[in-house]
Amino acid sequence: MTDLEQFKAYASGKSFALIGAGVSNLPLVPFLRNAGAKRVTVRDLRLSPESAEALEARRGGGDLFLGETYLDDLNEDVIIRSPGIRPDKDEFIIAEKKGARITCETELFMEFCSAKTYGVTGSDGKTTTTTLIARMLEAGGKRVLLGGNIGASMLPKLGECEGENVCAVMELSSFQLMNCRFSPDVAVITNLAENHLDWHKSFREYLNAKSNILLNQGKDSLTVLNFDNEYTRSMQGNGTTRYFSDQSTSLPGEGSVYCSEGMIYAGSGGEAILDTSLIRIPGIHNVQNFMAAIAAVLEDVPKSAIRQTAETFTGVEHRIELVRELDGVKYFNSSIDSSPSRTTAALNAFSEPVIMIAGGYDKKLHYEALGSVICEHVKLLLLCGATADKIDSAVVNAPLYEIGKPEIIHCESLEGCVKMAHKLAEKGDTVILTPASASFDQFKNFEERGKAFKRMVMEL
Ligand code: UMA
Repeated sequence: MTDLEQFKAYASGKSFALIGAGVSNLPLVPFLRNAGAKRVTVRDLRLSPESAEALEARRGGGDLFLGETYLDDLNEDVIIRSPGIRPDKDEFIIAEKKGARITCETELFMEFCSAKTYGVTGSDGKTTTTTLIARMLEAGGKRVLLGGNIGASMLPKLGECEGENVCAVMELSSFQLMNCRFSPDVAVITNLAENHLDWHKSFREYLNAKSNILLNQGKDSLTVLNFDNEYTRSMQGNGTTRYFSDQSTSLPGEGSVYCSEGMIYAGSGGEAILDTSLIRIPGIHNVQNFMAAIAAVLEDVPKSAIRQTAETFTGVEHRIELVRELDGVKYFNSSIDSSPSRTTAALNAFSEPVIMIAGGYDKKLHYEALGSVICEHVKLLLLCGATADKIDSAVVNAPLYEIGKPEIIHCESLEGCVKMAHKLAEKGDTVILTPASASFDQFKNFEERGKAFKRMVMEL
């Protein structure tokens, strides 16, 4: 039986509730109907019956429950939550007690997919590492199914999993991994640091969710971990564990990957794999992302595929993306940087002090450590949004802070920051949007914020 046929056997005659009609769940409506589901309900707190998502769900064959009462009569057999909805909602716990299964679409995909699966999680670098793995595999002649937190649901791809050369590459968030009982064949954790503490009840809960990526791996699996990170260094997979490091050349485990004097080496014999000067995306954090990706695909592709990826990959949209050079000033969009650790990595990518635009929705994160990084790397700080005051006080209270270094200006909006940057920047300067905060106070998501920023920069 093919993967799809097995899924159909599972879905046939069952009722499914899709909680949240967003990017991850909407494509499941027609897929589940075609797979033989008895009933598919689409439930969403926010949507109105006239919204585009509601119309799409109805067209796909979904029964709608919208607004405040969206979780009433939750009696379906399988409840697929959108990643951003916690699995321990009261209504889910009651449904579970009555025999329902609470799951996420990526968990179902991993359960039924027989192709080799690669999953990437971590606090920073997930999307770049996921993309690098996919590019390296493609360059090595594989057919890659790419999705997960990167922005596409995986389950509807089950019908494409057959064939020798097919593999699935997924970015997995802590939201998707929470309570997840299936792990990918190759699991990568890029690094771990505080994030999403507005959603997770504690940092421990966040770490536990992340470690689910390796918990259910089999004996033949591969686990790739960052040796330079205090949390991932002490972790271990159930099969082969391989570490990567840019600080140590002697690592435990077979085939580990390290970087020394501009060369990435791998394997017990320390074979030279990639000269880091070939990597086109800036910053040591991107060398780390390359090492993680190399460790994941080492046995699956020739060295030439890794090299080709380094030479051709110029970055993912919204991640230190060069928008424009105007009057000798470079403008970078790094809207994805929605946490202090991410912004730290972005600032570390630049050797000269930059003009930084930051601030946004408050995810209740700590900014103290970022304050010092800003003092080291920023000459002018332009702030807007709910976290503006928190970032300001982290900077002025940092041990390295001297009055006016950096200069701090509060603006009303992102547009105000862009105009101020343009007014004050001089030839040779770098301006970067790296918010260290989520976007939800001013924009729908980080993509919308990044696109708005790019438009504002192009209009200067
Ligand atoms: N909703 C409810 N009840 C609630 C909360 C939300 O009904 O209590 C509804 C909302 O009204 C919305 C729907 O749920 O209509 C889904 O919204 P969503 O934005 O939470 O989910 P998706 O659109 O399905 O997007 C999700 C991921 N979003 C989150 O995890 C918050 C996307 O990651 C992911 O790309 C997509 O699935 C495909 O897998 C975004 C993200 O910010 C980019 N991820 C975090 C990150 O990377 O840091 C984890």
